[in-house]
Amino acid sequence: MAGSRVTLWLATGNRHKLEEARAALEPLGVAVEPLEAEKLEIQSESLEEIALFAARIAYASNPRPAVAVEDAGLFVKALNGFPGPYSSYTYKTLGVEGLLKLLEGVEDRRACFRSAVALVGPGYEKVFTGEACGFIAESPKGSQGFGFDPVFIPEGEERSFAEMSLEEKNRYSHRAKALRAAAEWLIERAEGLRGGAARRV
Ligand code: ITT
Repeated sequence: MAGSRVTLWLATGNRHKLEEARAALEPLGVAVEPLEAEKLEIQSESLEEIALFAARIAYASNPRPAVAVEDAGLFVKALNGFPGPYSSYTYKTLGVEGLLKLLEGVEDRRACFRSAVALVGPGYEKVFTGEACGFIAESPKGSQGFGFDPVFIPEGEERSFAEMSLEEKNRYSHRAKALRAAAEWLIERAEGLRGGAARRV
């Protein structure tokens, strides 16, 4: 319906996240716009807490009908879940090669990416999560994507995330799952609000 499109404002400093969000949500009819907002990351072991805290601040500094912050991490089983919520710092300090070094000689290479999307708007706060499980490759492959994509192979695939197009990655991705859940909630909410308005007329 013209003029009734749902928009999600994503506060992120990572342009790949914005591109992935657009590719995941455009097919659902949800537009994704970047939000220039203050972004504060607390230290916590919970992705949900980190995302919600940051979304509250972003919303307070730049209110929109639906402000989203996504926080993600790579949880490696043999490393007891490390780097998890510290993935961004670990990527910057150790990088992909550092992670591979930690896993040298390790046979159980199972790992999951997890994502938490916090949505804050007028009178509501919600958090949605998504997970993509698979394996850490023996060596990096591919040049697409970002972060640990070259060494993450989702279950049922032989290619790494970095060897996939955006659309292919989004079929498996933790972020796409969490964002789609958020978008579906927003669509239902928008329909409910429109229904309520119609009943009041
Ligand atoms: P924000 O501005 O949105 O915070 P960021 O890149 O700092 O962007 P995070 O705090 O969520 O994002 O950091 C998560 C880190 O985990 C990220 O820097 C990557 O190294 C890794 N990561 C998360 N999702 C990933 C994905 O889909 N592919 C590859 N690496 C990912």
